[in-house]
Amino acid sequence: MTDSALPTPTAAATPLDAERISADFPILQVGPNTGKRLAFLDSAASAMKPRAVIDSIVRTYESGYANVHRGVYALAATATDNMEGAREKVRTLLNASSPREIVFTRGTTEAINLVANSWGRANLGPGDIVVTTELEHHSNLVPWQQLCRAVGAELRFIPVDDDGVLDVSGLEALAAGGTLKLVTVVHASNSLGSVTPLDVVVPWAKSHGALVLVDGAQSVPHRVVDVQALGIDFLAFSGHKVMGPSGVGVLWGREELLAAMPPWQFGGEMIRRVQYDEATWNDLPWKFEAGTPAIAEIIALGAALDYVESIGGLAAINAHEHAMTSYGHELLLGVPGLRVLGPAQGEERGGVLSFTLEGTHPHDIATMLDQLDVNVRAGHHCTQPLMKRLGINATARASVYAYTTREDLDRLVDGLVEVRRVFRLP
Ligand code: C6P
Repeated sequence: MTDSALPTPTAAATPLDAERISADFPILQVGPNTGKRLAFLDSAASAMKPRAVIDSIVRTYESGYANVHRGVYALAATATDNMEGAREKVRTLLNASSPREIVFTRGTTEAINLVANSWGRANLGPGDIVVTTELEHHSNLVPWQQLCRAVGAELRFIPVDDDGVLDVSGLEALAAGGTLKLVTVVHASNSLGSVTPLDVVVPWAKSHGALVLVDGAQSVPHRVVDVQALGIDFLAFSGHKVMGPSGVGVLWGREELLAAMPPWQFGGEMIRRVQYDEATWNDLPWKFEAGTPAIAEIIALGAALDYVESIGGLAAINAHEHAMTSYGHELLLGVPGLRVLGPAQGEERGGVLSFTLEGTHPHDIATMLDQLDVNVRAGHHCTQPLMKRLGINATARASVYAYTTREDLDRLVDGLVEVRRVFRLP
């Protein structure tokens, strides 16, 4: 059975009907503590899965599973076709030129490590400069920090202001005194929602002949990302944040770059011919996919992308998130002692509202909200240097997605009023 022949999920609703969409998510129906619907406001960490994705996984294991690219029997051909079909769906999503540019990884983290270990080790050395931002998730910081140390290149940072918004006024100075080879930036910050102005950063990088890598973990699930229109060279994202399963992600790279890059992991799948003393490599993209891939998960990522389309597509999701984030921002500003970090109200932000509440620790906030079946994340969000730059240790973070309703955000604010009452805050 091919995966495209499967039952269709919720019919499109424009503008996006979050109430109706949320009915497609079994886990949202009943919270574990109150029996009420779960107000899940932690999709930036990982999105919940619609029935269509869960069904895809079950279907693969029940009727379409075998190892891929190896077997001559029918099930192996079905699994291979479905997996390669998912690659084509990702190609369409990103408007990439060819499926050869779509490499499946375990997630954003592995995709960035692939570029660092393959392209980076082959192309960076003393006198070279890598520019990133002060916003980065550890996944787009530590690989470059460690690589630059190892090869003698220099890592420099586009600064943020005290609100955590990027200041791109001094870009030129970041390229001085060396050769700018790579600009590697988060598209939308997971901690603050700040959005990188790629329309400024990409032309600047290109004016120096540098490559651009975009960490799309928090953008690809939430907005249209067209790699050709952006003029970038590499893009990483995670399937689990776009309602697909965990354990699968994507590196997109321009074909000529990927073709010139050495493999970074060795084993089955990625070889063409092996002798005891040497080996040659498979074609793209399999050159970068050593070992048995996450077959059912990749196929289900394709189902997740179908689902995104079926509910109206990324533009509709983005418009809905914008409305929800503005609504939530407004509500939060009405809570005494609460500070929302990141871009000011009305400015562009991803679907993330990060905040502190004077007199409480973010972990206490998240724990108390959980009792009310309102889920938010608390901590440094894998951005410790950014937290330090802003002079804080942690925030509480509410993040929205296609299934977020106004009621979820009302419950968040009601919960915060309850936190203030319990902590006897003035
Ligand atoms: N951010 C969050 O709660 P992985 O773990 O490889 O799927 O994604 C890593 C990653 C990279 N970049 C950005 C901007 C991210 O937001 C994330 C994951 C989660 O914010 C978990 S820390």
